[in-house]
Amino acid sequence: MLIQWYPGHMHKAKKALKDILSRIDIFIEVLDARIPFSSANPMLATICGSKPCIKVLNKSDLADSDITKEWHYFLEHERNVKSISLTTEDPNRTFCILELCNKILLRRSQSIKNIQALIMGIPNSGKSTLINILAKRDIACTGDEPAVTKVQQRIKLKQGIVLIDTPGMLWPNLRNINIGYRLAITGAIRETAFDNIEIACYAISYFRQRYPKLIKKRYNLARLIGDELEILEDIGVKRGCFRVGGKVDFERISKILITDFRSMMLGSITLETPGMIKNELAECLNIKAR
Ligand SMILES: Nc1nc2c(ncn2[C@@H]2O[C@H](COP(=O)(O)OP(=O)(O)OP(=O)(O)O)[C@@H](O)[C@H]2O)c(=O)[nH]1
Ligand SMILES: [Mg+2]
Repeated sequence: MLIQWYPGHMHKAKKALKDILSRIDIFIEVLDARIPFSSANPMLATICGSKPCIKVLNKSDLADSDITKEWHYFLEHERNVKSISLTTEDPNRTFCILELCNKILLRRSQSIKNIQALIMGIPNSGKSTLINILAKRDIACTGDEPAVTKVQQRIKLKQGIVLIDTPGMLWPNLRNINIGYRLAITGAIRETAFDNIEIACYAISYFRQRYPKLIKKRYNLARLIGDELEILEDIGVKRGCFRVGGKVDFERISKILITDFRSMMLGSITLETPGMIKNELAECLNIKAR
């Protein structure tokens, strides 16, 4: 699925980001732990240059903890990158990020006075929430929908670190269509920019492969029979989700499935593993070479 949602403030935010890059000491990319690859900025290495970057696997409470471990291992192979899992379930741990900033910059013999830390990431990954925890007050607007933050905001912490909150940004990833689907399932794209039934079917095709027990348990299904649309129909029947006339309301049951995933009613699920991504990237290269 190609992402067709680039609101005007996102273009402005990209320009505003370029304007301050030279003054940044450290980058903090807030990834969604359920989609550490799809939520990553493909231009990050170019943006950071030789400066250090901390990759936060945020919302780790929603992700599959075994796969989160695999992602840490994978991410720390990148140059100048450290990774850390965070969740609002354990706000005290969030403060480790300040220690990590100090440690990394001290190791580079850089002054740790007035560190400028840029917080970046896709919409809805939890950037502003993380800043509010660190600032110990609700200084940045947050909300459970993408594109809450529209302009940059600077927050000076007592510890001498200036955090720069930025609006969530997306990049066209034309080669790997899976990225758009995963961003839509997790809530990084406005609902009006995608088809709920298409997204629900994509989610079912993944869940039936990787988490069949969770989906069977949630919807009380003995077996997962037929194609994705048929399974969606079975779920609709089990949930009594009918339109006038007795047919399953596919739109409504799709929204229920997506909401169940986002609110963890299905369980802890990660939508991509490092192994899957390696295969997808190889496939994209093959298509390009053909
Ligand atoms: N379950 C869970 N939810 C979280 C976590 N962190 C943030 N959230 C929720 O995610 C939603 C988005 O959080 P924000 O901080 O507004 O996200 P943002 O990245 O600033 O979003 P934009 O400004 O739109 O780019 C809010 O409903 C938060 O409560 C987390 O660790 N776990
Ligand atoms: Mg925000």
